[in-house]
Amino acid sequence: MSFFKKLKEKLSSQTESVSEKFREGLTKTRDNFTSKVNDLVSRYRKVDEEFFEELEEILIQADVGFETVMELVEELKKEVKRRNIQDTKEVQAVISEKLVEMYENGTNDGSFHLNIQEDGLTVILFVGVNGVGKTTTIGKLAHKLKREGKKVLLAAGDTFRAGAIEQLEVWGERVGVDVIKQGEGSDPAAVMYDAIQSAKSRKADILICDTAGRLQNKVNLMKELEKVKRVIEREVPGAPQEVLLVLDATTGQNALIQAKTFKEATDVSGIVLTKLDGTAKGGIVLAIRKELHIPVKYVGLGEKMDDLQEFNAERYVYGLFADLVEAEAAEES
Ligand SMILES: Nc1nc2c(ncn2[C@@H]2O[C@H](COP(=O)(O)OP(=O)(O)O)[C@@H](O)[C@H]2O)c(=O)[nH]1
Ligand SMILES: [Mg+2]
Repeated sequence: MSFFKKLKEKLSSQTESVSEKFREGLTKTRDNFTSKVNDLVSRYRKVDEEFFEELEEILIQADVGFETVMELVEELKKEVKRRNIQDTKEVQAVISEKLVEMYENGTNDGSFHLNIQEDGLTVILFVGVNGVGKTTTIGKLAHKLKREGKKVLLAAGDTFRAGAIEQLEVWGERVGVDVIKQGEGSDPAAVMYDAIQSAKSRKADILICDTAGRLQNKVNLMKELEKVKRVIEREVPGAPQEVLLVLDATTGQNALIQAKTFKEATDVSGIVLTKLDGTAKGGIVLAIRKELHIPVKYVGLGEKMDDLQEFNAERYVYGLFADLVEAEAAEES
């Protein structure tokens, strides 16, 4: 069975709407990256060195990252040789297959699941620079977890601007969860302390903590995060169960630099890659995986409440090659 058919079968066991979200959210990348690959395949009939050189160029333009591209193309060359593939058309499926393989290499399938305690309080700390989508993602995640039947509480830890506290409150109202806050300018660690006491006395399952993200004051920001984390660790044994770093996909290689900075300062357990719908360079997902060794747990595929989706490589590759996958599936039936 072809890779595309297998992919379609695997994904059909999941809710159709999830695949559809990835297809929708990756439209810009698909229109850019995939259409260039299609064009390449139609221009070259034979798989030769020049074909691979152009492919490399396309992948680099999609923000896949230089090292990752080199490795990927090396793998492709080997596979093409091994299967004795002559026709460039067959290469598209091999590209998709290798993308999934490379992404999943060394990780288990479930690595996108959040570490949520069955009993007791789970604390999820959000970090990242201003404007990447922390507060929005917290709102979306609260909605998701609440729908799963969890009792959720939010902590307004971005005390730098009054607007940030209000923004979280708006999400709290929209989703129907309470927000623990103090005034603008108060100590974020004190807000966390309060929020944890409230979460305990209300027997909440999950506390999601927002934080500020002024990177222009890097040293202070990192100190502030350390302090917040210490309070959480002290008050709830084993917490925070997740430290999620939010990165904006539209910032490309800059997102990788931010990630390296945060990784040095705190133990990041997962990444939320937002605004994937807003970029034509969705290859950044692979660069993050390969260069940072931190799993992408969620992706933001739009601004609506249900536009936050659990990430996995198969869904992603489906989003990239949806037209080809569907065309093969239609051929079959
Ligand atoms: N298109 C799109 N916009 C998003 C996504 N996530 C967040 N945003 C937008 O990004 C902007 C900044 O988000 P915000 O949550 O305030 O970022 P914060 O400063 O990190 O808390 C807002 O206008 C959000 O609506 C996403 O996945 N897709
Ligand atoms: Mg915010």
